[in-house]
Amino acid sequence: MLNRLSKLKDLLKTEYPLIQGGMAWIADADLAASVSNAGGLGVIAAGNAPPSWVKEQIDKIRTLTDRPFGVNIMLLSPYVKEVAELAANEKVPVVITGAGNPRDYIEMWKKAGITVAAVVASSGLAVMMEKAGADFVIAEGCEAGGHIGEMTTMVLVPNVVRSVSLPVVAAGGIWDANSVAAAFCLGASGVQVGTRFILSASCNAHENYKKKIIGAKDTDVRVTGRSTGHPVRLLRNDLCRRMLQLEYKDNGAEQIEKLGEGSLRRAVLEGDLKNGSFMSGQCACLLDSVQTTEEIVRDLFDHRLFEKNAAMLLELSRIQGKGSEES
Ligand code: TUI
Repeated sequence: MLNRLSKLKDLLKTEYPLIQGGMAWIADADLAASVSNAGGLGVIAAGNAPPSWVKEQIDKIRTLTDRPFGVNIMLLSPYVKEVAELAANEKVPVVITGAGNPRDYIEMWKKAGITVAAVVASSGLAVMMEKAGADFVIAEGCEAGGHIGEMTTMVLVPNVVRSVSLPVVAAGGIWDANSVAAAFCLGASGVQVGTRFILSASCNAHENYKKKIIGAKDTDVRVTGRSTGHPVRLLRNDLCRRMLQLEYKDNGAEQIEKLGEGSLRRAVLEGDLKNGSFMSGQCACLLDSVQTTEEIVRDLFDHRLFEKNAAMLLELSRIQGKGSEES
């Protein structure tokens, strides 16, 4: 267990085995620097942004922290090649990819001395990533927000852990010290946390985005785009309702894609409650306040909750021990 944890911390060179999710439009240099300064790995999300914006954010984070940081490269971006090359030229400490297979870029990043991780939603892609030379994988279950796969964190993480020898970071549904402990019980070497960091005081997302997460009930979380092959988890609103009405209708896919264009930007920058996409993980229903990044990180690794869980596991193992003594 200890070995598993320190392996990832050695790769990341962070205090905690913690990565901040690379949320498009949301994860800028301010949020990422606050997470790195709090002892996790802060991550700038390239999303669909042009390389000039990504370069600005890399320059900015280097003025805000001396600690390691990452850049998340969304492989569906129209600028993917340029952003991938920028990351290599800038020799950013860590590159994390999402929403596709990064096989064409891994060698370039490794040559630049970069630590490389891929977000995977299946064990098959995890095995491919190990063969392609990734340093670790992030197994993201469908409790996560934004673009998701089919598998839950509970099943995906152990399945990826048994399929590769690389360290596996768990993502999707992780928001407090109990879920962090659960991820480690499943065999993870670290955790990635997204939605909770939207509620950081250092996150520049619009006030309405934060309020929407704070006000969300469990029944307010939806998935659109299942019929188009681009499932996206977000919070219920008028745009979401219109998108869901179009699923499985003739030409629905095209119309859903069209409604989706620019909708994340409208939510994050303008706080457009009607026409914005408020992408969020299922854990929104468990979150209720804005906190500093330091408070969030402290809460995620709250040793009192770890001790409670350790005591509970010990009790469980004693029951089992008794059983075998008696039999
Ligand atoms: O990438 C994410 N989450 C995202 S990206 C994003 S921006 C966006 N906006 C609108 C539509 C689409 C994207 C918002 N949220 N998470 C990482 C992730 N990667 N989840 C699932 C996957 C994934 C899926 C399939 C990774 C690889 C994959 O492989 C397909 C292949 O080509 O083998």
